[in-house]
Amino acid sequence: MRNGRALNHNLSFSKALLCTSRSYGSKGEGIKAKLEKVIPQQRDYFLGIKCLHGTTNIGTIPVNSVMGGMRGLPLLICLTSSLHPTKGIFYRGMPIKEVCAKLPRVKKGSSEGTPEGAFYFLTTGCMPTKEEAQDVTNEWNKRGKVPPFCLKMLDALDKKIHPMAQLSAASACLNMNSKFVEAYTKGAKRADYWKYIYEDSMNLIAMLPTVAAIIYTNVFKGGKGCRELNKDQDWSGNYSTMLGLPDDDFIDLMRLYMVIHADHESGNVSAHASHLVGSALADPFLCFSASMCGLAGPLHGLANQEVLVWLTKLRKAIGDDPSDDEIKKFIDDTLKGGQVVPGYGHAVLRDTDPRFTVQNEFAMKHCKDDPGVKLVTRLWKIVPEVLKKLGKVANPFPNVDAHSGVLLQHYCLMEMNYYTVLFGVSRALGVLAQLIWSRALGYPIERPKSISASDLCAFIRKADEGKDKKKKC
Ligand code: HAX
Repeated sequence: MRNGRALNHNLSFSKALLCTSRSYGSKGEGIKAKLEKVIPQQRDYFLGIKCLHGTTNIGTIPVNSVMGGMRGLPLLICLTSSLHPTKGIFYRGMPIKEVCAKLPRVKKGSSEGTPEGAFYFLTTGCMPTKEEAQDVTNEWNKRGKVPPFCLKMLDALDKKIHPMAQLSAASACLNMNSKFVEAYTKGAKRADYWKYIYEDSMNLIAMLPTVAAIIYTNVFKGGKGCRELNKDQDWSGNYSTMLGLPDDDFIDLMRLYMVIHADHESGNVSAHASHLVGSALADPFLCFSASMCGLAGPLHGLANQEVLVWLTKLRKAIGDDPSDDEIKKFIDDTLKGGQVVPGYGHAVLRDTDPRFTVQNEFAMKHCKDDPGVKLVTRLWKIVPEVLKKLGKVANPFPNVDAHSGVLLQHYCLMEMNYYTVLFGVSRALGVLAQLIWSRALGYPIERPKSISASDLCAFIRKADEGKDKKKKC
């Protein structure tokens, strides 16, 4: 019965494809008018294909994976980090919480390990000593001067351009000084590529706090702010100071933030974008620029901005201390409006994101009475109850983005559409550590095979015919 229905569906599916691939609608119609007619029909057909044939294999790969964002296909190797649906995130095989606990505390009085140590750990697989982590700080302070052409470009950008677009543009323009491009042009050996990728990566990471702080001060503070690194400060200290927020606790929050947002295996959008672009031997500046374009999507890194926008609307609508029922109704209204609840759900994790938990622990230590922190902590219990009832959300629990914004606001970093830049500065550590290894191992250019819609249809028909034959036998 199922196969019979599937075959019928295949036949009408083929007809629909023929319609759209040749001519559809009346002559003289513009592109948009034609699309308006054909898209609803095609949506139905593709939905039908997923419902009826989702588990059919094309070769060894289920239709659901081909049509569903390549979910669950082990197609990438990542040395630096890994994700387990319920155990969470591991850097070099170590749970993120343990990484945070073990990273050396370099500055006196600091409660958090440094991102410098995390980068050392991600790239080498060895937990650094205090001295080794300090050496990375010194190295970044030496390399961190932003060249005048990049400063000029940043200052010339319209202040209305989103900070993430500015970050991506700044990184792309820095490729003018790429050591990899220079070496490649001179005919460097393939086995040596990683050395130049390493040099570019170190230079880019070193410059990022200054670049990111300039974007912040240009967009929100009338261009006024320090642009020089202080060699006595670490990476997070310099960044915080240049943002105009030199408070010791905020610097510690930045250290923690930069460590936990850094790496998330290779399949997430920002890491994969960098990996893909790098596979064509683009330099690290261009790879990071591409990575930031992906991070700027609301289903990925921009969710940290979206969470704050959503929380601000919630607080405006029902106040700082609403009842559980008021919160549930607000969530229902969000869902009825066709929106997702930002900060909840994940493509791989199936439990509360450990990066959420680590931030909540920091909040409980430093600012447990902050109204935003209290609200986020309450939502952690309430949102999953509501999302579970939808019956379709694979992971109803909070991800990293659900918490970060209220902590930033507690320390007076109020500008929500800057938040993803902080995420981006941190993500550089992971994607560039991955890039060094991609070139070291000589990974080839990435080129997945795409099939046409009629190929898909033919594959499904063949698979169904095969099943029918087996049954008859
Ligand atoms: N609110 C409402 N609906 C949600 C939801 C949420 N938070 N999370 C998932 N769903 C819905 C999906 O939209 C999908 O609905 P349709 O079938 O109608 O399209 C359904 O549940 C199944 O989706 P899923 O399998 O659970 O989730 P995906 O793997 O497809 O997507 C996302 C994972 C993170 C994109 C998704 O959970 C989401 O949109 N969350 C809200 C945005 C967000 O917080 N993004 C940040 C994620 C972490 C990250 O990358 N940080 O950078």
